Amino acid sequence: MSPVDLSALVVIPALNEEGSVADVVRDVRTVYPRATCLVVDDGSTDRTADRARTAGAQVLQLPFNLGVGGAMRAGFRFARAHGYDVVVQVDADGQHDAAMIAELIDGLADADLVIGARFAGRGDYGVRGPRKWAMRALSSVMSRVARTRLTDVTSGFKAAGPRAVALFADEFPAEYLGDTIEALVIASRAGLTVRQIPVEMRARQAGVPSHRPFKAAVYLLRACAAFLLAMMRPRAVLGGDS
Ligand SMILES: Nc1nc2c(ncn2[C@@H]2O[C@H](COP(=O)(O)OP(=O)(O)OP(=O)(O)O)[C@@H](O)[C@H]2O)c(=O)[nH]1
Ligand SMILES: [Mg+2]
Repeated sequence: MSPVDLSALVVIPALNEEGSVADVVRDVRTVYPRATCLVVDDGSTDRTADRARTAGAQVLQLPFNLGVGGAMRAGFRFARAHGYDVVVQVDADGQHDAAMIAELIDGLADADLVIGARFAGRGDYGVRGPRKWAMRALSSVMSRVARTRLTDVTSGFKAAGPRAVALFADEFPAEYLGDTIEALVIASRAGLTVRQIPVEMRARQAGVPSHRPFKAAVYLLRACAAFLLAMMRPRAVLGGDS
């Protein structure tokens, strides 16, 4: 099936993003009207769910906070239950340029998972200090695991094709950082193909970031632990239930 024939679900994990979620939903619906927008509101204490609904999204409200991985697993299950071929993950803070969604989906013509990557020659998004080194080290290790050059393995801007949707509906990891590193390890080890396309990343449009620079050292340690644990897990089998 060519990418233009695929039905797409745009999943937007959100925690307290009332200041930006409506604009994100409107942008997605404007540039990619054929997609359904699903905001997974993960125990927000503000008006995220209302704003998302008013802007035209479907909203899944989780009873308590599961983190981005748990929210995405719910999104993949929704996709499987409703027969969507493709899931595109987009942040609710406005950092991802919805205009790139079509390119991500086009990339699925020769991959199961397409990452919208910063530091790949487009845009001037930068991180500094330990977080930068952590991201570089992880990218180099993950490039080996995925057998392709990856520069941004912690990007949340991704498209998953039919085989990845089937795998992730059962296996998407809910642990901390599972939605990025562990998900890539699971996909690569299950034989799925991963590639990246360069994207520009914008500044967050409102709200509060979940990382802060002083947490960078902890982030590095946790990321390494997440990687090692992911490599120790048994391989996921596509179409199996182990
Ligand atoms: N479902 C869910 N979404 C979350 C949670 N924490 C953050 N998010 C969402 O995940 C997306 C990415 O989170 P951010 O805090 O922007 O993380 P980031 O983009 O890596 O960091 P910045 O560059 O500082 O913005 C945003 O849409 C958040 O609303 C959570 O616990 N559950
Ligand atoms: Mg962000």
